Amino acid sequence: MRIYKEKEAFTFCGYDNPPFKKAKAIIVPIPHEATLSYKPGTSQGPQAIINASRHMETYDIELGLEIFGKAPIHTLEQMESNFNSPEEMINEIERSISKLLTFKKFPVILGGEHSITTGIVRAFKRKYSDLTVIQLDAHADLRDQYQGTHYSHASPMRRCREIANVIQVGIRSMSEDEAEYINKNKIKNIYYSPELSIKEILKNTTRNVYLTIDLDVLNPALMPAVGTPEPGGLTWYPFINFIKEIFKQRNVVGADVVELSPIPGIVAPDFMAAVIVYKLIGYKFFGKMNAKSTAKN
Ligand SMILES: [Mn+2]
Repeated sequence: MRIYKEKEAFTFCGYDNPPFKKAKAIIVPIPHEATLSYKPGTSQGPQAIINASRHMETYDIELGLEIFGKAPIHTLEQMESNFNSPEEMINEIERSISKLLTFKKFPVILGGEHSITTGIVRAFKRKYSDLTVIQLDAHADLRDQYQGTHYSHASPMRRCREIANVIQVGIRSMSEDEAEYINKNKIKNIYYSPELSIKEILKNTTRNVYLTIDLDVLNPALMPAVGTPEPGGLTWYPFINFIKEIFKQRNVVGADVVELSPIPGIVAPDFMAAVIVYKLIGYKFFGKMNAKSTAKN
């Protein structure tokens, strides 16, 4: 049953939370916000996504089915933040996600700031040695350090590159230091917006893929509710078709959707984030058979 009356209901899609055991997908809210630089508010992201999801149609036209009914989604409680140090928080995230990965579920993590991805990817890399991380993001996130730490929202892809194959998509902003790091180390697999060649990207992608989606990869006209909105970026169909194709052609083992910073009174970005999360789950379990390929290149 859908819970409309109980305002505090904290489940994705707003249905009674299916038992963990029966669930195929797990929503992991990590509302961590500690190292932001511009517009704050990502700690409200997971709650806003879950609230918006309660008003979504759970039947999916594209896939031709009701995703929630066929692939039950269990929502975990929000993970508490540890503000002792950014590194401690990353370690805690790594431990929690590692534990979750002992179960055969598809986790979708809701941020929170992008720093959380470092801990998450460490856990996935332990389980999947051939892991490729595909990052959709306006920003390179390749700073070695920022605000005195290696574990801020400005560094997760630098940390991920130290342990896994990383492909960066939609990038349109970086610091001089990051550009130097890329040139000096001949870093490959960076696709600058608006370049989006799925064939080329798949050539360098191993079987197991982790997707990290910083919502600022989208055009800020569609997605203004982010910490640092950059002009340009992807529109809805190229974005969702790209993701669909990754699910069709590789084994996506988990994903995060981060950096939603809700704007009071404007619900479209929250709703869009909720639909993205729902689509990820739909493509994971039904995309290989049901979703038509629409990618052209
Ligand atoms: Mn980012």
